[in-house]
Amino acid sequence: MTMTDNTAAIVGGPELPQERKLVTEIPGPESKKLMARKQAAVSKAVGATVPVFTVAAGGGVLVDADGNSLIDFGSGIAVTGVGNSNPRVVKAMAEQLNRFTHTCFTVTHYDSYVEVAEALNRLTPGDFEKRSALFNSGAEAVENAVKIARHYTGKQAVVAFDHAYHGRTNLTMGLTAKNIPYKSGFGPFAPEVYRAPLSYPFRDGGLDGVTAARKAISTIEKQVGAENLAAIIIEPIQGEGGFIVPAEGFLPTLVAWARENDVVFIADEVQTGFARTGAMFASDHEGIAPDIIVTAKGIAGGLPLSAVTGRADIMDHPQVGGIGGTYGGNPIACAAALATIESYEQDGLVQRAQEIGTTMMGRLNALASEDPRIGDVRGRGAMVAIELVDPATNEPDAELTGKIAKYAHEHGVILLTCGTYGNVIRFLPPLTMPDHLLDEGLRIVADAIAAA
Ligand code: PLZ
Repeated sequence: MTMTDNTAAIVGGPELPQERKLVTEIPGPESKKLMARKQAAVSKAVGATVPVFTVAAGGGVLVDADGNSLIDFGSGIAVTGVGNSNPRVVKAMAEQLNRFTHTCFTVTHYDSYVEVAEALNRLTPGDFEKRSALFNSGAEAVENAVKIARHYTGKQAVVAFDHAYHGRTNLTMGLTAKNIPYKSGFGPFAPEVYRAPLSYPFRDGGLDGVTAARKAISTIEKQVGAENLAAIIIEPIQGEGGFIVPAEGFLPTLVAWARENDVVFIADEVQTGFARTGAMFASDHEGIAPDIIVTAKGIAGGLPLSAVTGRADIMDHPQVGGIGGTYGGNPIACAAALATIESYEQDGLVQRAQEIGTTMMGRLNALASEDPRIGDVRGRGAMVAIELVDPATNEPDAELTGKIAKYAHEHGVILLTCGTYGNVIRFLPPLTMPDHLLDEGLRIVADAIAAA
């Protein structure tokens, strides 16, 4: 029996009952059966955070193969900001599906690709002329941003930061900081990648942003040299690395230095982009206008699509045919993106991310004031995290973090961890999550912390 035979009648989207409901233990018997099949068919290297199989999702819930309805605090890692099977997105995709599914944009063009580029050029920070190019994954877009920056500057070196995450392809693995699980055994990595220190207020003694940036710049000048440096790439809020919000002034100081030194400043907004942080892009909070912005995840309501958007002179620099790919900017994904962007703009989702953030920050700060194991509460908008520590030493407590996540999963909450030290719990609810589910999910997290 296949999943489709099993579940043909189930429809996802916001009409799904918005409730947490456990009808079996987690994972239930159906998920366990499917997991056994998975283990016999799928590479063991492909893991899972929560060992259940999904049959439907929408609003703020995900329904598993046993009929359990789980509160979704992950959004498929910050992807389904507009909610799973968002009706606008489903309708736009269905219309496109019935017209054509693929031409390869570099064989014959179609207007939805152009329209997505226009929307990105309009929405991203910076009131200069821009161009965009579309790809499939975040990693692929990061690779292309670096290619374009190298072509434009005629230089080769790239600087990434401590705790960075930029993807799993060869170049992006090299840019990524954390060894296990992302890099170990997968080298050699691409050359001309260098690493600079980050502003990490909770762990750098609260260094102010300008001083932290000067430290990074000194490292770059001493170990790389601006004359060799094509690009600096940084996530405005480090995602996989632990939801690290740099101190105020850090990013603007780096941007100013890059501009003075003919270095392309690339913001990787793959995780922070599209309303998530309570602004359309996290760069907006910092008042910076990156030369290039990389987007993916939240761009297309769950369809694989990514983009590189940047200054027209940089983006137009490579030779014609130098940038492309079979599927980049696929017409179904473009239709999804246009509907998704419409939803962010017309359904008040930037505002909703701020509201969700206020609720989460309030609850988590209250918990932290009573429990010294919560060393830090941080984030912006609906991108929030807690860092768990040994209160005596401030040392990261990954074991406690794992216990909290496990409790939440068993009690019907999809909860993700992150952080270089594995001691951060992150909250990334869909922006369509109703308040009662947000409250209930936070209550279960509080129970989980109390029980751990
Ligand atoms: N840049 C900032 O967060 C993807 C990784 C999931 P892709 N982060 C989730 C996993 O375990 O593989 C990410 C990101 C930032 C780039 C990427 C890469 O995006 O679409 O996964 O390639």
